[in-house]
Amino acid sequence: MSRNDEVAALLEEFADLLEATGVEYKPTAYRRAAENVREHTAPIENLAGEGEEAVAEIDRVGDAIASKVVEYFETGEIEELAALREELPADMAGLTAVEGVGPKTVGSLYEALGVTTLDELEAAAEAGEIREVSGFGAKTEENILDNIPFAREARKRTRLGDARPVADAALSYLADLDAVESVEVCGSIRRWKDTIGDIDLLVASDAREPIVESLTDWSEADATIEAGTGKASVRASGTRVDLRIVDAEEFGAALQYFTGSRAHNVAVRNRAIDRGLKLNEYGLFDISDVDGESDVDDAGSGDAAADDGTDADGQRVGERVAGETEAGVYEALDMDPVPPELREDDGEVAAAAAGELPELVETGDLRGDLHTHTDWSDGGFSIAEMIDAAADRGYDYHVVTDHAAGPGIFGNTGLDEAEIAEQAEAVADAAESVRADVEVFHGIEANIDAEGAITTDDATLADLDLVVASPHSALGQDGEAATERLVRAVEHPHVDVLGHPTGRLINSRPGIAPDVEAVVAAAADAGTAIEVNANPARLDADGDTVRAAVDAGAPIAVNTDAHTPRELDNVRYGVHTARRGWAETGDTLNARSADGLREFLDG
Ligand code: DGT
Ligand code: CA
Ligand code: CA
Ligand code: ZN
Repeated sequence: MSRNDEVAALLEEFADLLEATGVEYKPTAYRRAAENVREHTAPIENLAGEGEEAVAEIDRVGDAIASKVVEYFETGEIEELAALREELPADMAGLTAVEGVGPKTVGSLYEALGVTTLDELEAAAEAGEIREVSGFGAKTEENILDNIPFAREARKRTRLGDARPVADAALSYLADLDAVESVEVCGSIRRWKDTIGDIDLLVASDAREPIVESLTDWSEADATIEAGTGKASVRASGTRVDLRIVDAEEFGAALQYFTGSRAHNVAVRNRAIDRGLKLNEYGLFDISDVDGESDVDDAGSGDAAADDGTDADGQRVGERVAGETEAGVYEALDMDPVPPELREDDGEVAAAAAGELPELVETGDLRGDLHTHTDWSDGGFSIAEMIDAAADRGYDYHVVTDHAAGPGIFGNTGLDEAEIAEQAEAVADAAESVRADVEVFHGIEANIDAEGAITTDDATLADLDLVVASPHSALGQDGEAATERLVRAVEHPHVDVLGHPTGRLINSRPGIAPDVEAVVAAAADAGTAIEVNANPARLDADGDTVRAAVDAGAPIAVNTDAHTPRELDNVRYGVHTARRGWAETGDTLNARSADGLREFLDG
């Protein structure tokens, strides 16, 4: 965690505690400041060293907050924050993980019932105590009780978007060490699952001890969980990081083994057994001349001593045929190397054996983003700044899709029909003034109401280049209603892209659960694309839905929903999610050229 992140987290905690104690406006100011501290390019500790004025130079950081930041670096704490923590000693993060429970609720329930933990919250709800608190009722109590299991489950796993930057930092730290020959991530993070149990790293080296020591000394490691000879585990940014160190000749086999999934590995191992070979984390061995080694492995033993290509005395069993590279392992099994995103035992082993793996979409294939915001709605940057940012990333085109007014869109954040017409001119003006190498389209993010109607006038929609339609309200409706809603939306003649189909927020809100097959079939018929929203809090559609869309023949669109230039870089999370759904370049609407996109929109 950088010190900017650390200070941002403190300011956010401050904001929650202020809000919980009933303070108005200030919490919003603290949250805005936190966001800007986090995004600021200069290290906050350097600014704090120069004094309050330097800290207050950061956008939206006022004198009061700047002085608290300086206080933190000078004394190691912020007195007012410490007092607030004592006043409200509750597990804020744990409690607010429950949908419908915000800092204010935490404050009220602590004051009335002394609730400080998720367990106490559950006990109070079960005992019917919450409905007795003023401002709460039976319905609220019931909702809290319903949402606790989801919150409890969610807190066990880290979102991909939170874990991946930690993994990247660890990778580059380890890659710089002299003793390291190769380093890779493995496990679920290499498969780009949307949530991660822990981060797995694999290093090839013949100097194990110094590498273990380097990991425990890593500046981002907050605590050491385990430091052995060939492995070590630390905690960084709240996530466990597991490191294994192997010999270079075993690196490929270990990478294959520790990437998983377990189910994929079982299928691959059985393929080895069929060929008189034995695959484990140490290599692929020819055991055709060895007795008693032909048991089909269907459980995955994970027991190294009995499964390492050696017998009880440590003698090699069989001859090594592969193991140095992962591709070599697959090739020796007469398979094409399987991209990690596909390794879920869902047809990929047969496809790789038949030479029929999909040609998965890559980040570099994308030509533009079809879902982005500006300061006309809730974005933080002007139309021109966002277009420039898209051009900087080498895109051929950029689509401006601010929020239309409607259900689920806060206050006057969304644009009404007159404002959309006004924005059309502003977009055209901005397109004139920015670089010529990016084509600009004017779109909108319209709202799908609970029944599936689009809440912006048809005539306005008809004038726009592109319409993304998304659900932003009624996200608790049942599956049947959700199916009808989304089918009707994708069939709307002006809708081009179904935005974040379920409205889920990973680890915080489950979203709607429509019949996916029905929705993608309707989308394929209507010629509407299914969005893979790349915001790492969403990753919506998920891999399974992408796979259904691809099978049904509905195009997908990998969009970032960016509200800042930097958020355009989230695109990789969307691309890898699309790859988990077997999406090829040809399935991807925004991998088409500007002409190809126009053809789709006009068709
Ligand atoms: P996660 O961390 O829960 O998101 O999921 P993974 O897939 O990263 O699982 P993890 O961290 O427990 O182990 C990493 C990979 O190592 C896993 O995908 C497959 C492999 N692996 C670990 N232990 C075993 C085992 O006992 N048997 C088999 N067959 N594979 C294992
Ligand atoms: Ca893992
Ligand atoms: Ca692990
Ligand atoms: Zn949206």
